[in-house]
Amino acid sequence: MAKATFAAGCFWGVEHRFRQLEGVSDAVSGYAGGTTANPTYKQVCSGRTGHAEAVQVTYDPAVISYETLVDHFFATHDPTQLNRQGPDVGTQYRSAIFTHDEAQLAAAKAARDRLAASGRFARPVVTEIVPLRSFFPAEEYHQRYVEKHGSHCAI
Ligand code: MHO
Repeated sequence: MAKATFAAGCFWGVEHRFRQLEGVSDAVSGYAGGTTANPTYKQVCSGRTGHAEAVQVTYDPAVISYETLVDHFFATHDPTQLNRQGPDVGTQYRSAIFTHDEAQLAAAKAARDRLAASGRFARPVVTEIVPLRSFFPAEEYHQRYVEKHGSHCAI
């Protein structure tokens, strides 16, 4: 099993969409890319911790490739929106890929460059691609939120 970490706006929907994929055994909503340890949702919402709402995916590389996960990531949000996603505004909703090793870093950057060159978007792709430093799982009530409550997310 391998791990991959993505931020694409409100993590409720991101987690839900990754769970649909064959080869993905788990998806955890959490916080990545910030400066404080063990942040709370409220702290992250303030925009002052630097974290993005992120989802850490556990997957079987024999069933689904990292490249396919990255394609799914780009296909299910708008990577041209800077520091927002739909109605959710703030750096905590930025588009980001937090990579776990050099191979992921290279694959994510290549996918972003291909997408940017494809002409699919009129505006620049602003997705941040950086090595993951730490991932903090979010509070329990954020996990499987869409399954429990239905979707309240923009996309
Ligand atoms: N606008 C959404 C964002 C929630 S998501 C966990 C809400 O507050 O319902 O950031």
